Amino acid sequence: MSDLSAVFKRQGYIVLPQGLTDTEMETLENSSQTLYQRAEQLLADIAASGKTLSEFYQQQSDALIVVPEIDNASKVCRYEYISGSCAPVREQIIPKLQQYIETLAGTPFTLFKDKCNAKNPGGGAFEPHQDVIAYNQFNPQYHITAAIFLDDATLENGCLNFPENYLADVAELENTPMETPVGTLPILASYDGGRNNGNIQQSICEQIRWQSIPARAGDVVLFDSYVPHYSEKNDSQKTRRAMFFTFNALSDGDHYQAYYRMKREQFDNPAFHVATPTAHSRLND
Ligand SMILES: O=C(O)CCC(=O)C(=O)O
Repeated sequence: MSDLSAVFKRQGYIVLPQGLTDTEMETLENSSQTLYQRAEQLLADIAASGKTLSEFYQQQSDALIVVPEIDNASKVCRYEYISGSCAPVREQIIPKLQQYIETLAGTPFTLFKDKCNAKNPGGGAFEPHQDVIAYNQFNPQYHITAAIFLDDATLENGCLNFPENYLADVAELENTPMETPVGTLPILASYDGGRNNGNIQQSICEQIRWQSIPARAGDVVLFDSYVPHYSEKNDSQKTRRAMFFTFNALSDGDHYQAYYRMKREQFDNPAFHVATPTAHSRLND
């Protein structure tokens, strides 16, 4: 991993081709089907109850979090709280991802949050952003996410795009420097409020040399919370599901339950809907 660590430090991301085995992918596939059905059912139940999502989640302490599509309130865009909801993922998948991250970073990490983006046909574009600004209500200032694709991610269905070397591209631009365990990393200027809340400003995006990173189901893409990234909308006829498990250094504390407690209590807070193609991004307007 030491070569990989150097690449990770420079680029902010690396790909571990087929980082999960067929058996592990089977576990994820089965879990994702159960969780997706539960998420759909939750949206239907909440709609039938006449409550808003915010009203519903304020009264929940342990429910799966579900966020609908921007143009269809009954369609699941994303669900979260996977580890808290699903023992096979918690026990079989997360420890393996944690191991990859700890080997890469050389220090213990713990789960901070998790989510699955459904990326339905015709939707699901994520504008360029840095994840760190969506997490800054909590103490850790540095995170590493493991992205796993349940379906092959292609140019057509909206794979991830990362910069070739954003640290070089933005070196001369104004930014907010942050001290992290891997050195000083920049927070780039982003839009504040409105439906572009959290998106990196256009003039900066234009300075970055982007590259598309298609991935096969079973590949693991590790990226830190500073590396800018985006994905286009899904122009295919099938969903492109991907799960994202975000970890922070254990020395910064364990925040998983506190994060989801706050998210349920403040469901409409724009800080929880940064650069997302969900109905909630419209609440910023
Ligand atoms: O699912 C995707 O294509 C992008 C996800 C992403 O960037 C995010 O959830 O922050």
